[in-house]
Amino acid sequence: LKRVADDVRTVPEEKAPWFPRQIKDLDRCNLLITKFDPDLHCDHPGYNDSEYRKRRAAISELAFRYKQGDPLPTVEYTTEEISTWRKVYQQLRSVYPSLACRQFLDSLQQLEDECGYGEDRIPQLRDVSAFLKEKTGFQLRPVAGLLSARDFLASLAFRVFQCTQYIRHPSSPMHSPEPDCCHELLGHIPMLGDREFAQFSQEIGLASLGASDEEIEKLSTLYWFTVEFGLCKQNGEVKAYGAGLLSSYGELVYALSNEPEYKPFNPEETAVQPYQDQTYQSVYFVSESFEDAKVKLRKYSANIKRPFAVRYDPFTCSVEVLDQP
Ligand code: NLE
Ligand code: FE2
Repeated sequence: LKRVADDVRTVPEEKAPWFPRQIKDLDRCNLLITKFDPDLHCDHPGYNDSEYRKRRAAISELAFRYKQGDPLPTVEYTTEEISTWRKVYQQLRSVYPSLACRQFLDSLQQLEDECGYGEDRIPQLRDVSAFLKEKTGFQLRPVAGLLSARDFLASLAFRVFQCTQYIRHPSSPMHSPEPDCCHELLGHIPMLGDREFAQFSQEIGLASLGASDEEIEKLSTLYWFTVEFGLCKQNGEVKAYGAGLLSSYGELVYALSNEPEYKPFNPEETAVQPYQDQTYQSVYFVSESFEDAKVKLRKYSANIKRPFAVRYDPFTCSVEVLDQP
C-alpha cells in the first residue's frame, strides 16, 4: 500500500495530486525552481553584479504580487537593458529567415507589424497578451523565474502562459540557461500566435492536470525536446520551432550545424531522453514536419492514464472533471 504524504495536496476522491480547476487557482501555481537564481549560484553571470540582482528582485516582486485578473505590470526598461535586447534581436533576426520554421516567421512578422516588435524597445507583456488573446485566446501572466513543471504545464490548460519579465545579464546575450524576457518574447510568443500550436499547447496542459510525478517528468521532457528545442523538416530542410533555440543565437546556429546528433522524433523515446539544461543540447529530435510533431505529441498526451478525464469550459475558464468507468 502506498502512503500519501501529509503535505501532498490531494483531490480527496482520487488521491491525485491537487490541480487548478478555475483560472484563479493559477495564483497557487507558483512553485519556483531556484536552480538558476543569480542570488544563489556563483556561476550565474549576474552573481557578482549587485545592481543586476537588485533589479531582478524588483521585477520579481511584480510577479509575486500579481493575482489572476490584475492588469499585467509594465516595466520601464533601462538603456542598458534595451541595449541587451537590441543585440539579441539583431543577431537573431538576421538568421531567422534561414533557420526558423514558417509558422514562426509569419507570426513574428505580425508582431512586428501590429505589436511594436523591433530592436528599439522591449515589448510589454500587457500589449503582447492583448495581441495573443485576439489571435489564439492565450494570455500571459508574470512569473518571477523558472517554475516547476507541474505548475507551468497546468497553466497551459487554461491558455495561460507564465512569462518572466527580467532580461538576461548583459555579459551573455547569446545564450542563457534560464528563461528571461528575450526567451519568452522571441522564443515562445510567436509560436503561441499560431492557432494550432496554441491548441496543442493547451492539450499538453490538460494532459498534465492531476498526472503522477512520473508522468509529469516524461511530459516535461517531451515539452523540452519539442516546444523548447524542437526541429522539424520543411521543404526538405531542417528548421527550428523550439523556443529555447529561437531565443539563443548561439544554440540556434549550433543546432542547425553539422555538430549535434539528430534523432527522429518519437514521443516514447523522446520522453526518457536525458536532457541538458546548463548548456547546448547534445541531441535534437527532428520531426517529419511541424504538423507531425503536433499530431504525435497530442497522441502521446491523450494516452496518459488517469482515473478521470478533464474538459475545459471556455465560457467559465474552468476545468470540469469527469469520472471514467
Ligand atoms: N537558452 C535559452 C536562451 O538563451 O534564450 C533559454 C532556455 C530556457 C529554457
Ligand atoms: Fe521556455
